[in-house]
Amino acid sequence: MKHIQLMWGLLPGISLLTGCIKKEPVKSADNLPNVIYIYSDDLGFGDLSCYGATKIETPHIDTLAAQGAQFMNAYASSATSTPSRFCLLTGAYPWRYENTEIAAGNAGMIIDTACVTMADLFKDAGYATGVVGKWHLGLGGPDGPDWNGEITPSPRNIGFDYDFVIPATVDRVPCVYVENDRVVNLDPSDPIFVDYNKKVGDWPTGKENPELLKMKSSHGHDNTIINGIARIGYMTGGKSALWVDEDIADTIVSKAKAFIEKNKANPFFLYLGTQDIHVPRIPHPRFAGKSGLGVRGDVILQLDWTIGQLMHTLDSLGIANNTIFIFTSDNGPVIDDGYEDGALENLNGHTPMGIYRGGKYSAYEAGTRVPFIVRWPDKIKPIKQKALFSQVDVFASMAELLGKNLPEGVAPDSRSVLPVLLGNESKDREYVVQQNLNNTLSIIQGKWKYIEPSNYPNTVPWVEMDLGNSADAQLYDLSVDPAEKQNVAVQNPEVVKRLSDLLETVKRQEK
Ligand code: NG6
Ligand code: CA
Repeated sequence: MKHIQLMWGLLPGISLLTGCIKKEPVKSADNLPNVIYIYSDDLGFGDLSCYGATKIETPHIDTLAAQGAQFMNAYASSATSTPSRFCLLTGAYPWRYENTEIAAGNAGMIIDTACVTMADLFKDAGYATGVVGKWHLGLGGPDGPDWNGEITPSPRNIGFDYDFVIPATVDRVPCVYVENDRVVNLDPSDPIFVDYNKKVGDWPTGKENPELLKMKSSHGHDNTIINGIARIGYMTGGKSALWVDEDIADTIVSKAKAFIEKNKANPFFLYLGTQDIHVPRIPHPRFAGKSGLGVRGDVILQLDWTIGQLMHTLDSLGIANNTIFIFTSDNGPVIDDGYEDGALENLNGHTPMGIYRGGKYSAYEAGTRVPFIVRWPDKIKPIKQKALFSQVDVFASMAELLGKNLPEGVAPDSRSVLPVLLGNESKDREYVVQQNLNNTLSIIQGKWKYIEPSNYPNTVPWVEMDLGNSADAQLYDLSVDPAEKQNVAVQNPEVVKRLSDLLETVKRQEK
């Protein structure tokens, strides 16, 4: 029998109740299912044919949905990447913590190594744990990573046995992969230098040499040019380590496959972040031009292919039936996110946001309401799951699955809703809280959605988006107005009071 490790530690600012952590029986990991959690990037509720898209076909994801629980009312915690990922892995609302907003490419590790993460949970239950693909939760100490040495702390200090990561996002330097804490293919005689404030070295930038670009910027994205695309941030060196955008999906698939194959005989937890469909949207030539919707559509096809490859890997190893396969997105969709890539011009009637208002960055529904699919052929009967659900609850639900009680302070905002996750129950979460770009919070309870007043402007200069910020309280009845067209706060003061009080209580909760 294994003992609960004393790494069951602390989240920043939360004190440990000492002395009384119960030992508990740990189930033999052998009978437990594998878990694959896939975070796609910026994928919208309306981007998949299984969620109603008619201008694009996503057959592999559709199959996944048809074989499992397809959630219709599931939310990411936040309308941007870093906080949603923080929330998933820690089971804590990111807005309670400093430094959880969109991370720069040279940010230090955002999750405290003392924090018990979902990866720790699986590792402690005897799983092999790995992360492949987009990370975007910082690497290294407070001054950021040493790109030319050992990058620590890293995901391997918060519960992952294996890492192969894109450090931040594909539009941020350095454009290199990190595997088990070292930059892949780095030639020590050509060290990497990164700066987010001033130019380093003499590599051309988008601002100085726009004629060198294969995809122009529409906002920002005018620093160092790598592979014909200007990025956010400056870098020089590490030439042999630079990724090729067109090949990233293939690389992620091959690294994920290798991890799955290596661990096929024992339970594993694979956390996989795709670069698709974040900007810059650069499909492999075999997908370029195939969607009829421009590059944004092409990378949706590429994403669907990625999922198909992973499904095929599980099938060919004979482990699909006992693998929980979760597919979702970190935040909602955006059309022009800073590159002139023709996404808007080529929409051709496609509606990434579905019927919803807003999008990535926004407090409105399209900001955080995302596709969420859970397949587990051994245990889940196909269902369209209508229950109100938040990704914050994945952590505690997985703990229940593993037969573990979470000690005080671990995953403080997460609640187990395992029967909902497995499609055996359709009970709404009591409430769901979400966060927009400016930390404006909304809360949904039953049919009501309340968005707290905010003094932030409702737009930002670098993206055309209705952020949902308003000095007035907003209340929408999602049962009759899912597109949030009618603010009915003035007509329903008692509902506004109830939900704003509830939101204040959630904010104050010291767990
Ligand atoms: C913004 C970037 C956007 C994207 C976003 C993070 C500009 C003009 N816009 O600052 O392109 O990178 O940050 O996206 O630079 S996220 O999905 O990782 O949160
Ligand atoms: Ca994102």
